[in-house]
Amino acid sequence: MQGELIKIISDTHFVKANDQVFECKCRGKFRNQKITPLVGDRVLFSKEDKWITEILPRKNELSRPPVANIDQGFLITSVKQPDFSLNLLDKLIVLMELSKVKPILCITKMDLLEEEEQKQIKKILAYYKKIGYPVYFNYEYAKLKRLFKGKTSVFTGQTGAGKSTLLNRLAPLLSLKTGEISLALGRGKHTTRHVELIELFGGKVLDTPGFSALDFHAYTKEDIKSSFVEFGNYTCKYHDCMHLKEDHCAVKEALSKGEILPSRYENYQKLVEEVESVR
Ligand SMILES: Nc1nc2c(ncn2[C@@H]2O[C@H](COP(=O)(O)OP(=O)(O)O)[C@@H](O)[C@H]2O)c(=O)[nH]1
Ligand SMILES: [Mg+2]
Ligand SMILES: [Zn+2]
Repeated sequence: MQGELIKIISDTHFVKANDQVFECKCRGKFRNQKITPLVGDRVLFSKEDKWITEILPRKNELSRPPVANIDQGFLITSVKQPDFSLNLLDKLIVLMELSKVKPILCITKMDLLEEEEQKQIKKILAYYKKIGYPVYFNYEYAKLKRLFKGKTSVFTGQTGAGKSTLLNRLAPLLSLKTGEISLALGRGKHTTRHVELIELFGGKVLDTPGFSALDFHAYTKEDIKSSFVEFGNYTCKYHDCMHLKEDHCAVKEALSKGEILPSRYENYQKLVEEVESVR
């Protein structure tokens, strides 16, 4: 039978198939192949003896939290308390692009801004929409709910950005769960927590924030370049142009013409520096 691994507690692998959960064991051969089963894995298992026999190919995998086959990430971004950070936003988008997780921007706390400040933010958000990222506000419940269907989602964003609040409003029945999360993630507590996939609006949501470590050490500057998706719209003189010091760079030209958001370019420079400095 085929199922989905929704939770792992020590040796017990909880596999969901046809609305039933089977507590399965895992064969040692995966260990030899250096494949560790992850929450989110699609697996083949025998219903009779409850052994997992195969892990199906993954679309992607994250290391913190350790999960597989994530389709989309809700990037919860506050415009105040904590302050709007385009640097953090761009870093998270890059990490999602590199992990093949589709970023969905979800903006919170617009109510804390004056009208003029709101306008400024909306201008910036229009740029992100233009380059292909969906943008929603956290009060757009009906629209947000529709995005979950058939997908495996993860929430991410700074502490205090409004992740738990949004999840609780979208799905009041999960409130207990999110309460547990904030307890378990509290400083100084060494709770051995497991990750779990929870059903929500015809899809699945991971009960733990994704991309908790903003760690770029495994990536190259070329990776960073390819993750700034709008740069791909321009053809520079040199095909391997890094859009930094080269001449006849179409990206820098676009920047000077105001086609590229200055903060995007700055964050790109910073990230390239960051990955170069660890090499
Ligand atoms: N004014 C305002 N406060 C919000 C909004 N969303 C969340 N909050 C508040 O921000 C604080 C942090 O929210 P929380 O959901 O715990 O953030 P998390 O750390 O991302 O889970 C709480 O006091 C929430 O009530 C919002 O849209 N507007
Ligand atoms: Mg929280
Ligand atoms: Zn260039």
